[in-house]
Amino acid sequence: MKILIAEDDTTTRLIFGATLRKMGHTVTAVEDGQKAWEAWQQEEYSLLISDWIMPDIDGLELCKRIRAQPSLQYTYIILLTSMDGKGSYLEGMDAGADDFITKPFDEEQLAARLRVAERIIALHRKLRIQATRDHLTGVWNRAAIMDYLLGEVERARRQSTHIGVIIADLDHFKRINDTFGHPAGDAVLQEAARRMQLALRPYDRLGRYGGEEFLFIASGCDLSQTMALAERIRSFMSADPITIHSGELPVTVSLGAAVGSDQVGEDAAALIAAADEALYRAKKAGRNRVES
Ligand code: GH3
Ligand code: MG
Ligand code: MG
Ligand code: MG
Ligand code: MG
Repeated sequence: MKILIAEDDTTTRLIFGATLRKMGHTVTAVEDGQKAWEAWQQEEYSLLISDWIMPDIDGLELCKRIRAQPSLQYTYIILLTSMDGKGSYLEGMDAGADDFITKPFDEEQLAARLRVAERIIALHRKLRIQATRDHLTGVWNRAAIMDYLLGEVERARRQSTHIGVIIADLDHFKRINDTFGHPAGDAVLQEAARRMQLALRPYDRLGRYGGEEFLFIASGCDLSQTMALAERIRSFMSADPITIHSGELPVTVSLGAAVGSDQVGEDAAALIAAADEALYRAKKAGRNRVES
């Protein structure tokens, strides 16, 4: 696990760090709550082990801040305390801690508590994947890609950059279902999504917007860059026929592109609508093409 330790006592911090590294974990150890808060905002940690009493930002405050921040990955928090008693335990739980370890710690007990943490973290990861991925194709599902779009539109506005949006719709897909059956249609969707992913650059995102419709978010891209991406997707799709059980099937896609910028001041809904209108024009103009 990737673990963050916040502990102002040097000896305890070193012992914890060494023990956890020996167990095979990747450890970042800092000496106060402020540094821990900064580290947590910079990177994703599955587990935070934090001392309770530290100068400035203490363990409780750190818990509260982390829990108040929307983040995709759940950080499991273990509070270190030499205090005991009902009051502090309840206070820690209410602040968002998942577990407690009293100092000086017992190594076997620490290992057991970490196994519990790993179980919860793995479960959370599994649920997160199920909630954000499209089951058939493995790309982001509609809710996740729309969430991402809202965030990116906001970011483009703040940073005065462009954002490109592309809607891609497979051509005459109904015929594939009608001729070869629904399972063959599913296989074509899977292969289509795989090819689309190959056409992306690392900072582009792809989601399944509807049945045979896909949505691409190209952050920072102006119209010509967005059109270039759309054209690459189009050509990746039509380059080779898709193999299904009964043979080779030529599959094409039509794409509509739209770009928003600070100056234009477009919101997510307007961008989608513009891309959708462009897609409609691409279909009308004969399919297997890109319009903006
Ligand atoms: P156009 O070129 O105008 O887009 O024609 P089209 O046939 O692709 O469009 P239409 O909207 O008429 O049909 C889309 C079809 O996609 C209808 C629907 O049954 C099918 N479909 C939607 N989701 C799935 C899926 O998950 N699996 C399969 N196999 N088919 C799906
Ligand atoms: Mg302390
Ligand atoms: Mg469609
Ligand atoms: Mg279609
Ligand atoms: Mg249609």
